[in-house]
Amino acid sequence: MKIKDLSLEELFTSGHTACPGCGGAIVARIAMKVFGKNTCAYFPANCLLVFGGTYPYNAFKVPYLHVLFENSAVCAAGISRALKKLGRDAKTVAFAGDGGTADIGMQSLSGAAERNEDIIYICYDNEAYMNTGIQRSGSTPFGAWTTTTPVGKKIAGKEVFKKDVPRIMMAHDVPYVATASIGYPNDFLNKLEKARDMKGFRYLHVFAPCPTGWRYDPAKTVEIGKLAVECGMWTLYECENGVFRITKKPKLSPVTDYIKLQGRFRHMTEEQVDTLQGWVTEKWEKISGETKG
Ligand SMILES: Cc1ncc(C[n+]2csc(CCOP(=O)(O)OP(=O)(O)O)c2C)c(N)n1
Ligand code: SF4
Repeated sequence: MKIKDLSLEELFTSGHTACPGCGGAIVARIAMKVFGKNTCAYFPANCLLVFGGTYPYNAFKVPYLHVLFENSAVCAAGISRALKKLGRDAKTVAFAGDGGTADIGMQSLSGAAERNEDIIYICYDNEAYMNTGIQRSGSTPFGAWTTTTPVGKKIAGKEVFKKDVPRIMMAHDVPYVATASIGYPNDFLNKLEKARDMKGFRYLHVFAPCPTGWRYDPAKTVEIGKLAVECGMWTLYECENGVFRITKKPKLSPVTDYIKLQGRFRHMTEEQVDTLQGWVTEKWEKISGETKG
């Protein structure tokens, strides 16, 4: 199926309070169209919960629950088991930000994956703790300004590299791990459909640009979601029952094409840009090596 063929019915409706151009809102909208009404949604604290799940602005037309930051995967797993006991065939989906996934929720995520709980876990990655004011997370890229990786005399943005959470999830040998970007909605849609129709633990990590935290024109969200993939900062792949496949080969255009549009990278020196470019090249060599077995 293609995005244009999706149902017109919205299960994540308009009227929510996300910033214009929010990548996370696009993730929720597409995912809910694919999963359908027979779904329960779980959120730890994050932007999506605040803009889509607080009364009276609730945008979800399915049962949803706000759970603690640390335990969205395990709460979703508990409900999935309870629904099975009741003989109900509903899907359970957790939506968490990168802070709630790469850092604070990692232990319960890892536990649920290791037990192969029957849930879908979606991380929408806006590369920082946005809801509380743009603090760096394990998923923030090298060089990026955030309020906790400021640009000053001692440091100039984040000094370490982005944590590779999808690879950590692959190491759990779960049935399905995939990366996606809102810049490639049909690729995202195919992966959502696959995750929906499988059983066991399914993990999707979706690149979700944030104009407010990344400091760019909100009209450019989709363009930035594409450029990240084209330059290799973000790679689209899936690992289905242990079989790894790249779903979009990047052009490997220079990272400057991507970073120049965003204020969070504006301060970067030539040396920092070279370091980031080197990380991309090395990452791509490693990832493309996986397909060669
Ligand atoms: C245990 C705990 N620590 C901190 C907070 C405060 N807090 C609420 S939302 C949030 C940021 C969430 O960041 P992320 O998961 O990346 O989602 P985003 O807001 O970027 O969508 C933080 C730190 C909390 N609610 N619970
Ligand atoms: S701060 Fe970023 S992630 Fe949060 S609602 Fe605004 S655009 Fe979306």
